[in-house]
Amino acid sequence: FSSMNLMADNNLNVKAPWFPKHASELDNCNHLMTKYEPDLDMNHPGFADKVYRQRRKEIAEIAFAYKYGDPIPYIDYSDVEVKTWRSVFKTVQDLAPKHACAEYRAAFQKLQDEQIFVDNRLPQLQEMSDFLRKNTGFSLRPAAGLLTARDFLASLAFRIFQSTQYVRHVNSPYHTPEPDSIHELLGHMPLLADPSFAQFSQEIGLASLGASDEEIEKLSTVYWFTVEFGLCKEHGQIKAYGAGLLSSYGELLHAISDKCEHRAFEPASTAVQPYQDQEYQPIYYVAESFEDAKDKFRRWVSTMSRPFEVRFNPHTERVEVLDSV
Ligand code: TIH
Ligand code: FE2
Repeated sequence: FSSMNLMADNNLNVKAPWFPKHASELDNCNHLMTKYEPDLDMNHPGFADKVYRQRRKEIAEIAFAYKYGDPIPYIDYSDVEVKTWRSVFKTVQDLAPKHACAEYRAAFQKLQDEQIFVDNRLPQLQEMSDFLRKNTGFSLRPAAGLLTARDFLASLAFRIFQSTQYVRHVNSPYHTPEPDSIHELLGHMPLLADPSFAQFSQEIGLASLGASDEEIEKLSTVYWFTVEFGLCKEHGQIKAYGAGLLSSYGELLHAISDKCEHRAFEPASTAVQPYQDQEYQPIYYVAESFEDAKDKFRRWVSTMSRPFEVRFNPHTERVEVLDSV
């Protein structure tokens, strides 16, 4: 499959890139971006570490073999991996009360109460998936690395989050340029357990189905500046809700310092703001609240050109396509 495949469905008289219609078809949505593979990128903290690279391969194999409906395989994390987890977990415990948004803090507390977030072991993706399912209907599937924007966003339409399962290199606990399980667990999971945020995530996903390459680029940019690096207001103070901030002690402190620029979140302009993904962001977008971000996002999406509508049916886990012309 590729985004070049044109849709052959009878109920569509327009050409649009192929997209999954059922959650099981996400088995075909696991294309990777290869730019940060430790094997290929000399700047990667794991480039010179053979043991680390072998470990990454092992864990990637699990994701490649994974099929819809499988339980997510258990990973026996090593002492070094647990040590890395503990370092990051402690910084989040220290900083979240003051700098994370209320929705994050509430879910974090719940995860601690349920003993899923503890400092001496990494949560397993399966138990995290069960937790999310109970709270918002989100669930997880393992991903081998950074996915293409089209594949990653498509899964959100089904309330499925594709999560990496390997751990960042022990030498870079407080910031890494690529997603890893610590980023997914500490950054994304608490908010995916929040109903309003879960809905926002799904709406970005639904908007991406069958969208043009140009629109995918815009949607993934909005995703970047909200779900990954978003700030929001709370009682007149600025708080973090972006997962890339909440899993990175280094960048969180940067984002609330005066070394960066804060702009008001406005989807149309945010969507075309170029960003780099190797270092800290120079610009962050501040939303009035989740609800406000969701409203603005909805209004902006309705101006997109896709000539059909999609609707997710949770009973069948199927996306229904409605011709709107
Ligand atoms: N920079 C984040 C961290 O160090 O936890 C990980 C990423 C967020 C977004 C892309 S990669
Ligand atoms: Fe992320």
